[in-house]
Amino acid sequence: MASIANLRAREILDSRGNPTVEVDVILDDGARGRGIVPSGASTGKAEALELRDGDPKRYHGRGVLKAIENVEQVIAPAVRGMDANEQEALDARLCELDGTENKSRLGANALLGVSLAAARAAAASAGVPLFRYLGGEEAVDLPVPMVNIASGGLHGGGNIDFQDFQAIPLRAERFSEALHDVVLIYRAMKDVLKARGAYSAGVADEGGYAPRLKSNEAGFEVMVEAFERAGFAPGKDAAIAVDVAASHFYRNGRYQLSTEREEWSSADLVERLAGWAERYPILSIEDGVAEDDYEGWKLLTGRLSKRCQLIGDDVFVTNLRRLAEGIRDGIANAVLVKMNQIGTLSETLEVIRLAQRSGYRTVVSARSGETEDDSMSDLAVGARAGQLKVGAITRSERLAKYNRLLRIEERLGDRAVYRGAQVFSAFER
Ligand code: 2PG
Ligand code: MG
Repeated sequence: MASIANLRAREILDSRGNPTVEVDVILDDGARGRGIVPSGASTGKAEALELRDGDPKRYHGRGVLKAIENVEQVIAPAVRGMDANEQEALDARLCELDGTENKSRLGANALLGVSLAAARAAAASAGVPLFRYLGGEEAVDLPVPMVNIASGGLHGGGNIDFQDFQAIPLRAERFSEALHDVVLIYRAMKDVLKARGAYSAGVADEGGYAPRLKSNEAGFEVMVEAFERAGFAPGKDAAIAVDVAASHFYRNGRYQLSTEREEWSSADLVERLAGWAERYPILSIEDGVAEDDYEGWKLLTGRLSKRCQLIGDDVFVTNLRRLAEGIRDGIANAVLVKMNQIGTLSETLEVIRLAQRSGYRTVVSARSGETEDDSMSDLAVGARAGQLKVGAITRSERLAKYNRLLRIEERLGDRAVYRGAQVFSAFER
């Protein structure tokens, strides 16, 4: 028994300079754990609620003092004395205290801070790293990273519509080699963009370039050029993963492409994506259509699920019920996993397990607003998620996660497993 003695919460800042929740859990044996909550910009409508104060006098209304108060005044008295090892019971208690479907009373940020900090405290009390606490001795698989190289959409200041152009390293045999390879690709991209006159100084929200490109398709072109320039055979040594984040340019049942100055139907968008998947080495498409465009999702899945990983982010929002519906209706073939979309660690693990049982791939993901918290790396290993999406290889809130995986790889030594390109071997290329 590792019983919870006390909770502390405080307001700190995330990578965009926005306030966020940090929680410390202290156990009666003296062990401590800390959880810090990230924050999205291109959020799904059905995500659990991130409680913000709305007080215009502080941080433009984005303060989180109410969530802090909820941790210390409402949650702390109710969980004191509970066993931190009983994560499911603790998380169920948190959900019960909140009492709403979308965690709108206490805030998913308040709940997740406690949930994560408790897991860390329990791991510390047991003297094991978090990934082993979560996954036991079998947790030896390092995830394949999909790494942001260039950004658009809500992360790139409106340069192009599509949000995220990422590299999937395919020739690496270890996680550390994969990271090495994407660094080469990232560097090569700078030269490619400069040569095109598309480079702009500074980086986007996830540390990637925010290139000025003339079309969304040009995003795929520059990725291929960067692969080649870095010495990677496109499609063989490295492939493209795109987060279209289509919900964010979907209005009145149509896709409003501001770069192309065109308006596309779902069928138009799906056909374009299918065409690009023929011409470019695209292995993974996230949110290829909008969260509300369920028919579009069916169309997209029917058209491309044999060729590409199709990840549901906004449409599933790490929500068990929504994922179960999607699996029933045969939409997507993979799920993005973000702990703060649902608000507790146990519910996140349930989503991963359902996906795994159903043959859906899982990608543990950071948010565009991040912190030094690296627990998602342990989650990816502990739950054997297979893949990880964190952003670029610059900016320390991203590196916290990659570097944590390097340390886990070192710790596992010969026992470390890296499936690499095998993760995608089922797709027809
Ligand atoms: C996404 C995420 C991470 P945000 O859409 O997948 O890239 O963005 O955290 O802004 O929702
Ligand atoms: Mg997304």
